[in-house]
Amino acid sequence: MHAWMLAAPGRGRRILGDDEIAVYERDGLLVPRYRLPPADLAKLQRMCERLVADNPHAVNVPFTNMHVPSYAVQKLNCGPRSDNPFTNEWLQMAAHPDILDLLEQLIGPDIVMWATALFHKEARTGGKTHYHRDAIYYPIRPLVAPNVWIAVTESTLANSCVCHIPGSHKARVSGKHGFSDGSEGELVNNKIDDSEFDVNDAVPVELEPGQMYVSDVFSLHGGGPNTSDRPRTGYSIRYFPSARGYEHAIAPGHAATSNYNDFKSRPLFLMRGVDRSGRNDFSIGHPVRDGGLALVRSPR
Ligand SMILES: O=C(O)CCC(=O)C(=O)O
Repeated sequence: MHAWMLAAPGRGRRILGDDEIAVYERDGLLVPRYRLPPADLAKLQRMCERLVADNPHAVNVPFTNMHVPSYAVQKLNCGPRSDNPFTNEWLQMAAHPDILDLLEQLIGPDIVMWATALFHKEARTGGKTHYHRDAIYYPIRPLVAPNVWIAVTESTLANSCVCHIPGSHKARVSGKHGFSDGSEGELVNNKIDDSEFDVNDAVPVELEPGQMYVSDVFSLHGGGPNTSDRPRTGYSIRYFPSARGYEHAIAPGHAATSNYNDFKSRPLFLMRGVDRSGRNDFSIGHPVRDGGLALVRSPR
């Protein structure tokens, strides 16, 4: 058995109020009252500044899967000791016990993490995020997969925060998507058909640094280019309840989606609990056998 099948059990700690859980269910989107503690935020800000500075070739694309840089398509320079999951700071941040506690309240105590991304929009030149549903490519069946998006910088309408359409998750379908041709200098080029939504229904999710939103995988979202003189950065971490299965066999390779993502050989990290579905393969794609165990075993 691989060691990451032995993660710490759920803790049953309550971070969210019942009112917040009700908002998440109603809107498919929640900005919790909880904020990342200041010391963790300062660390995340330092990590982001270094990632951007160390990867000047990655211009106007999401930085993806810094928690497993040697696996990831982009071959990012992700900082000291990042090739070892035991010392990878991005993975440690994704295993933040408060965030896992919060997720436990939404999806239960058996939690898998499968993707991270940094959505960094440079001041003045940061591209737009075409409206889309994340559900379009995710090979998780049945599909339940919350996204936690942590504001590293201030994120406002002025510097192109993400906008979501509340309630758009209820359809439980991804809708018709295509690719934009890149001519608009966009950061995210998955694009849902214009006929599928009304942009006037979109609500800006404005956040201070350390605030976060949690969104349902079917929530429709996008945002404008960053024309302000301040950058806008968010660290996004994607999870799913282990009662659902990540189907590597049906996952699209990166050529079918984008040049920065590959779903086929994606390593999975069991952050808490056990694999309830018995269908998740925790051996695929891992650079180091038994990686990711120690950091999820030691709650702060
Ligand atoms: O940060 C952004 O602008 C895009 C975020 C996004 O598309 C996502 O989290 O799926």
